[in-house]
Amino acid sequence: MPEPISIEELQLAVRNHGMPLEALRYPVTPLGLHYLLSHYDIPAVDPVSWRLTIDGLVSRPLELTLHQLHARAATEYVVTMECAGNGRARLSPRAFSQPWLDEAVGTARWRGASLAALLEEAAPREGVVELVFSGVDRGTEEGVEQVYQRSLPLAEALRDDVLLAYQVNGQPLPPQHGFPLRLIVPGWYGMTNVKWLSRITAVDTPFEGHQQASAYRLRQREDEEGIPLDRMLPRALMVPPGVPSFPTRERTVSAGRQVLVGRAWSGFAAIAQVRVSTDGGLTWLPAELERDADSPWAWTRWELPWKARRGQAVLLCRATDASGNEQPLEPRWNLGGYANNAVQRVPVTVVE
Ligand SMILES: Nc1nc2c(c(=O)[nH]1)N[C@H]1C(S)=C(S)[C@@H](COP(=O)(O)O)O[C@H]1N2
Ligand SMILES: [Mo]
Repeated sequence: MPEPISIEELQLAVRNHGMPLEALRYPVTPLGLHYLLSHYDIPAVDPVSWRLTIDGLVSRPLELTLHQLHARAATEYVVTMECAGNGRARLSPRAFSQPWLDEAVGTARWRGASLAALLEEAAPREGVVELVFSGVDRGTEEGVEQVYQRSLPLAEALRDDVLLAYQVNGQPLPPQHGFPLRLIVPGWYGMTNVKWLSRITAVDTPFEGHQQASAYRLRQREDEEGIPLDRMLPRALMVPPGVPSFPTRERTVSAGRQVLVGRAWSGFAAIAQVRVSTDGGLTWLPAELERDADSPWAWTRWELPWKARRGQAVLLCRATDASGNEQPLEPRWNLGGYANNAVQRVPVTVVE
């Protein structure tokens, strides 16, 4: 039995919500259904006085208004984003943080200015290794007062699909998703995508801020340096079939022909295969995949027909990407509760 959820974890869980899994039916997640994670409070940002500053080791420091950013060439990508802590609540012992189960994910159409084009203008000097992205949101974490900050290696920042986004699903960013501007790095876990962005600083030594050096690392022990998290490991999820009961969410499915449907993604490579088991993992069948060639960073739809027979069944789905990364059947424990991409298990009762 995992330890009970504390009131502090519940406090985080009600502020930062997941995507209800039935929303896997939408290729682009309707905005209010996209997951949400903010470490501190949603800041109030006045779009008129707000500026984006690009400084540090650059030849031409820039200070841009929102209007100036809007006036630049815009690009758009459909991007699946997942929190690095997704699956944390299934680890035991569990790290004290947002207690996600499987649903810290969403897919959105982000529109904005190319970061590479702005960097070309600012011209990072010889010796720059990283860019530090700073949000305006402020708080204390493990005793350290800070604004939310994360860095990105220069080569990654220069990818032509990295965006400074001011629109999502055709609307200005809503307050909770980073108004007026956020970073979008397709393929990387959520923490990379700094919201309420106000400063980009070019540096010649690796950034040692809290979110980089202390958080978001795979560690077995406190005294380890750990491995920094970057790209999303593969994961497949299914729309839980049938109907739930309230409040247990135990599910009942009608016997006969069903179609299991879900989506799968990986930050490393395209999804190569999704296998589905309807007998608790004894036997597996490959699902049919439906890729969207125009959206390489969006999740891939999968489906599999299932002839449901009366009784108990445990449904599982398991993704493999084209780089050969496959989801594990059992969670891999780490101190921070990160990157637990163990397969989803959906128990159901099949009735006539
Ligand atoms: N400024 C700022 N950016 C942030 C965060 C934050 O707390 N502050 N949370 C990060 C984390 S941990 C995740 S998972 C994603 C969540 O993005 P969303 O809330 O738009 O889904 O934003 C990232 N960007
Ligand atoms: Mo996250």
